[in-house]
Order: sequence, then C-alpha cells, then structure tokens
Amino acid sequence: MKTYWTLSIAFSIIALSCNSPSSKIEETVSSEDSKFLHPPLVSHIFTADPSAHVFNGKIYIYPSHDIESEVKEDDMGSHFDMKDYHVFSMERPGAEVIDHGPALKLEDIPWASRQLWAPDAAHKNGKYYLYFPAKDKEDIFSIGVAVSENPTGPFLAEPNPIKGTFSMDPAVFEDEDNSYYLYFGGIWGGQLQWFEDQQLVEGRKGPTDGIPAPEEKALMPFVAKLSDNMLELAEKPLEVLLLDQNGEPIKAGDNEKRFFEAAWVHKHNGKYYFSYSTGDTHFIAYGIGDSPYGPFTYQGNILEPVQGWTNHHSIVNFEGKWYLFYHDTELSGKTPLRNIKMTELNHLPDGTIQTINPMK
Ligand code: FUB
Repeated sequence: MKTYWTLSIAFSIIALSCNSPSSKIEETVSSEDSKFLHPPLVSHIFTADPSAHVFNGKIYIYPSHDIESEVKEDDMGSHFDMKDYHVFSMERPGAEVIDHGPALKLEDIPWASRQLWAPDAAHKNGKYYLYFPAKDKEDIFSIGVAVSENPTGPFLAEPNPIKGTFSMDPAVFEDEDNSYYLYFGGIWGGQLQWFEDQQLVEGRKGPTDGIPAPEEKALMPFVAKLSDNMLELAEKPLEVLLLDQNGEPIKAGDNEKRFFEAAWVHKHNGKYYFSYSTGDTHFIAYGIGDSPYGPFTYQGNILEPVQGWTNHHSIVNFEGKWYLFYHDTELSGKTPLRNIKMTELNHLPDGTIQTINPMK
C-alpha cells in the first residue's frame, strides 16, 4: 500500500512538472506528514466530482473542472461556475494521471447557458457517451449527452437536453445484462425541490422552496433506463426509494441519511449499492437493494466528511479490487476549487462497506 501511494506521489510531482500549473494553484504534494489520507491525483487544474470507469482495461476519470470565478457563494451553488470538461486516464491505480485536455466546452452545447456540473460517461458498441448537467437558457438544470468515438473525446453535444430529465448529477450504471440506467437529481442548487410530478412548479426559487417538512418523506433521486441509442430515456423516470433500517422511507429532516446529490450505483455479489452525498451533513452514505430501481435500504457511510463543503464520489472495480474516487480542497482550501483523489474500498464479508476517513 505504501509503495502504491509513494508511487502516486512521485507521479503527482511528474505531472506537476510536465504541465504548466496555474500560478494560483499551490504546488502542494501530500507527504507522510500530511493530515490527508491521500494526495490529489491532479494538481495542475482544479477537478471535482470524479466519475471513474474502466473502459478497455484502462481507468478513465470524468470530473468537473473547477475554475476561479467572481460569482458570489450562495446556497444554490452559483459559485460552481464551470465552463468545460477534461477527461483523465491512468493505466492502473498508482500510474501517471494523464490530462487529455478539453473534451467538451459550454460554448459548444447549443441549449446550455452555464454551470457544467458533475458529469458521468458510458461506453456502448464502440461509442462513448458523456452525460452532463447544465442550466438551460431559463436557468433550469437538465441533463445533456454528448458523443465521441474516443473515451477522451472530443464529445459532440446533442442539440437538446435529454427529454424527461431535470435536476443534475447524472450517473450511468451498466448492468450485467447490458442495460444502462441513468440516475439523477440533487436538492438545493440541484433544483430537484422545484419539481412536483416531474414538472417545474412556478414560483419556486430558493434552495428550500419545495423541500418537504422534516417529518415527511425526503425527496428522492430518479432513475430511468436508457434507450438503445443511449441518447434518450426509454421510460418515464421513476423515483428511487431510499428506506431506513425499519423499512420506512427516509424522512426530509433526517439530514444525516437523506439524499442530497451525487448518486452512484455499483453492483457487488449480485446486490445493487446506491451511494450518494448527504449534502449539508457531508457524508457519502449508501443503501443496498435487489434491483437497479431500488428500493435501497440505508446501511451507513462510505466516506466521512472531506475538507470542503461538497462530498462527491464514484466507485469502480479494477482487476478485482474496488476503488473509491472522491475529492476535497487540499490544494486550495476553497470549497469551489477542489481536487480529485482515490483510495481502495473494502466490502466486508457481510456485504457492508468499510467506512473511510479521508483524514489521517
Ligand atoms: O460540482 C458542482 C456540484 O457540487 C456537483 O454537481 C455536486 O454533486 C457537488 O459536488
């Protein structure tokens, strides 16, 4: 393990010297004395929300690309003002992380106006699909898709967002029968609370307009199967039900357990694991279920709070081992300027996941 991370530190240093780092980014590299469990994977630009996949035996990471912005911080996440995506690859854990440059730019997405938030990607029949949230010209989030022949892009955006989507944080799960499912949703800045019966309710404006009372059922994320061509939903989105350990839907006031954003699904030993951020309580929590549609029964936390307000992750299997990709703000100390990281993840013999503390 030590060699693995020592190697990773060495590669971070190489990456720093090969690229021209922005003068605003401190060239901090974690050391043995660091309070952080792991060093950043990327140091020459700010990156967040890492969605990792193994395509053709190699790890590809699809993160958000954080940038410094003049936009003031608020509870709608306006300060996350991203304008493009870069794709990264690594041959294996611990290897050099390669930045393949801009893969999709805001100006090339006909329907989008601002805020390219957490994306995800999928591979089918030799084509690669980048799913991404953005605000439309009316400032409402939807999810778009862009296509490439190459996992690193460039990706060509479809002219319109995917019909039937709303809110943000898309995550695609490919099941063993080669069906693909798109999960999405997020409250506060993610605008999920502005929708009822999947329709925008007029007049809702702020982060809590439409959030149910504490004793009511929490807002849940959504899922829909993707069509054969990966460009549309094959069905009307269904609510993903998250249950507490008594089998009751998690309540809106249960802030340490309720869904906030950052859906992700992986499958282990025939069970489906739905993981997500609890937002204002900063955990990556998870539930287990028997179907990609849920329901998922809450089990606990995968990741304790990281440095920085947001917590967002992905989980991927590489050559039989599981890895958690996550982010924090080690390089900047500022919430909207994050850096991606990775660590090993363990499923215990009873199927639960060992909780990771991102600080030593
Ligand atoms: O990166 C912008 C937003 O912050 C993401 O979409 C959320 O999940 C949170 O990480």
